[in-house]
Amino acid sequence: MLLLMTPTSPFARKCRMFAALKRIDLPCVDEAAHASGSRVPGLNPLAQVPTLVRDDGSAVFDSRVIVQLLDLLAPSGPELLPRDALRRIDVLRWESVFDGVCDAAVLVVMEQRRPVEKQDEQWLKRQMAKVEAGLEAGELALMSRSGPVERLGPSGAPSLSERTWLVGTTMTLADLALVAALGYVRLRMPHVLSGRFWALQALESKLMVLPAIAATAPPA
Ligand SMILES: N[C@@H](CCC(=O)N[C@@H](CS)C(=O)NCC(=O)O)C(=O)O
Repeated sequence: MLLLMTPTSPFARKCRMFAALKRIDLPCVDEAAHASGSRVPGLNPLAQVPTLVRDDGSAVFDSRVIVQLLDLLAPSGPELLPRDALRRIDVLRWESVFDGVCDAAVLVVMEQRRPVEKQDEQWLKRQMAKVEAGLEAGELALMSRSGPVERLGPSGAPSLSERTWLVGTTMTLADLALVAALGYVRLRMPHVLSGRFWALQALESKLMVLPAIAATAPPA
């Protein structure tokens, strides 16, 4: 099994974090869809990363499907996709929200690469509103679960208790999708996070102590 990805793709990062936490050996190759000689367009009609190549040569995409496959391959380990059906739906709903944040952020980045006079200001605003609204929804949900803010350490950085997660009392795919989205937003549009979304960033900090999460952070 092989994951064709780019180091900055939040969708690929979600899959890489999931695999690492499930202790699945998932070799990754930096192979953007548009790179010369890339195998991605031949494997995935949407020509996007991540694309997972199975040992029999067949391809699995998109990231949400890849995660489902990884979960089937490793039913033990942390329950990142809850077995309980309603809790699972809740987790998948958050995955949709944060993947949607990434979709909108990627579109903004693409549009901003066009000459300024060709950029559609209204359309950019609509995409940015999705980024903001998705993060805001996560922030509100997390704040309602977190109780009083604790301010710890010399930096005074907020922290969340061990049991505070987006869904339930343990880490799930919802939290991984959040970390992937937050990392991408910080990379491409850091002003969005400046002085805001403390709860989301506290959750991210809690996860960044895990090598599986820190090792997949997008390169600066
Ligand atoms: N829904 C897809 C989105 C994947 C996606 O947008 N990938 C971007 C990189 S972050 C890509 O490959 N873009 C190239 C293109 O769309 O042509 C998923 O979850 O895997």
